[in-house]
Amino acid sequence: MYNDKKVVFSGVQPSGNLTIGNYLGAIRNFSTFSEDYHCYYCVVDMHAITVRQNPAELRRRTYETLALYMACGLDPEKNTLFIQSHVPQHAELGWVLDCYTMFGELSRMTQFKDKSAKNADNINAGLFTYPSLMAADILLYQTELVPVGQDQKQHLELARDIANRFNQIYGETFVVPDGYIPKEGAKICSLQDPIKKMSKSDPNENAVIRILDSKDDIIRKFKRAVTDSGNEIIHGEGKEGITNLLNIYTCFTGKTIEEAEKEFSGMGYGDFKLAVGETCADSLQPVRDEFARLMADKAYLEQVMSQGAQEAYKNARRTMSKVRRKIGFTELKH
Ligand code: AQP
Repeated sequence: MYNDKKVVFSGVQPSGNLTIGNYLGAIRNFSTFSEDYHCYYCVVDMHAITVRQNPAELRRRTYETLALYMACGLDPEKNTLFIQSHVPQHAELGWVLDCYTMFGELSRMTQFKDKSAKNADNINAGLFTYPSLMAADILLYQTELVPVGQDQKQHLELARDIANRFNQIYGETFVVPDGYIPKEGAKICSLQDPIKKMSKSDPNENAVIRILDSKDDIIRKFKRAVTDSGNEIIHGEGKEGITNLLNIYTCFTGKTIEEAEKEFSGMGYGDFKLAVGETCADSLQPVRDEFARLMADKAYLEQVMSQGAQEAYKNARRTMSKVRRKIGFTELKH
C-alpha cells in the first residue's frame, strides 16, 4: 500500500525448535513472494510468551528463528526480517484491536481451547487475546496476503472480520488480508498421533521432526512413526499414519501422492519409513549447513534485526497514526 508493491506478512513464534510442519506449511513458501511483494517476515516473540518461556531459551530461539528464515532462502535485502517486540506499534495496535474484538469470537478459537487444555495452570489473558495481536501484526502493514498453515485459518478469518468491522465504523483504514494456504504441506501431522498436527512444543520428541535434527535423529524418528496393522502403502481413511508419511515425502520431492504410491508399491513399512526419513534429512541438509554458518556470525544477525526493525517501524508508524486519528486519540504537538 505504501509503495507500489502489495504486501505479504507472516510470522513464526520462537516457542520451540521449528518443525517440518513450520517449514513445509509456512517458511519454505515465504521466498516465493519476495520478488513480487513487499514481504515482512516477523519472529513473533510477543506471541511466544502467551505460554511460559525460559528467558534465555526464548532469546536464543529468537536469533535461531531469524537465522532459519535466512537459511530457508530469505534474503534480508529483499524481505523485511524483524522481531515483533522491536516494533512497539504491534502492542499498541494489539490493544486497540482488543477493543474491537468480541469475547464470543475469541472464545470460539480452537487454538485457545487446545492451548488452554495443554496449559491448564496458565490460561492467561494474552493466550485469549492472541488473535487480536495477530490481527494487529497483519493489519499494521496493510497486508494483502498471509502465507500460513491450515491451523491459522481461523485466526486469519478473525483478522479479516476485525478489519472489516473497523473499516465500517471509521471508513477505509486497513487492507482486508487474504490467506495463502499451500496445496501441499498445509497440515503436517504428528508422527506419533497422525490425527493431530505436528507442533514444535509437543513434549514427545518422537512425534516431531525438527528442521535442525541430525540425519540419524530424523531417520530414527521416522522409523518409530505410528502406522497401522495393514501392509499397503496407500493414502486414505484409517491409514492416517501412512497418509502423513506419503504427504511429507511428496512435499519434499514434488511428486504426486499417486506417483509415490506407485513407487512404494509392494515395499514393507520399514523400508518405506527409511526412504521417507532419508529424503527428508537430505532435503534439509543445505538448510542446516546455512543455518550453522549464519549462527556463527551473531553481529550480522543483529545487523539484520536492526535494519528490519527500522524498515518495519516506518510503515507501522504510518498505519498507527492513521488509527489514532480515526479513533479520536489526541496528538502531542510539542
Ligand atoms: N503441523 C503443521 N503443518 C503445517 N503448517 C504448520 N504450521 C505450524 N504447524 C504446522 C505453520 O507454521 C507457521 C508458524 O507457526 P507458529 O509458530 O505461529 O505457531 P503454531 O501455528 O502454533 O505452530 P506450532 O508449531 O504448533 O507451535 P506451538 O507448538 O508453539 O503452538 C504458521 O503459519 C503455522 O500455520
